[in-house]
Amino acid sequence: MKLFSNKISACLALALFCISSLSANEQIEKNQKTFAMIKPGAVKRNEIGAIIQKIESAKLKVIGLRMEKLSKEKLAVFYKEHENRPFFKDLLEIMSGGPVVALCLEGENAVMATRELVGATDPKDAKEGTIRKLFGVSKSENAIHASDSVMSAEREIALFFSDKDIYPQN
Ligand code: 3AN
Repeated sequence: MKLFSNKISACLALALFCISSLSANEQIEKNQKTFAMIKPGAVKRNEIGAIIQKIESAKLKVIGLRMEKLSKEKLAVFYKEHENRPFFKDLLEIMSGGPVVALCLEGENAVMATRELVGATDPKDAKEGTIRKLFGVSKSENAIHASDSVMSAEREIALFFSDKDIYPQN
């Protein structure tokens, strides 16, 4: 009998754990902020407006925007997690080759929503309709960067914007 009630308790605990992690995953964060950056190649090809139109059509609000030609030093900080990757040197070369457009975006689950809109790293693998499918040229020239987590978003926004340069809607 004791063994039986222990099993029931274990099942209940497991069920509670599953329900709580499910609701955590499905949580909606209404005014989440994220960071995106239109890369030099897309800026050169006159695609700033078309890319921002895709972003705005996806119900993401531009709450910060600035153009900057990035130094390799700043890019090394920005892409620190990739410093040991074989493509790091080329990445810095390409990203410092012309101005970028830095964007602070706000919206419902903005980090994930923007990543989905941006698409896979390699434009060949990106889904139809995504920004990288439409405007990317190659893995290294893939038109746009978007933060991959809330933590990265906070770090990347702070590298480009001070509080006074951001205009949250709520
Ligand atoms: P994503 O931007 O899709 O999150 P990451 O974070 O793995 O991709 O890589 C950062 C950037 O480095 C990419 N946006 C792309 O420009 C470049 N990159 C990633 N992988 C490669 C690769 N294998 N060859 C060349 N460039 C790459």
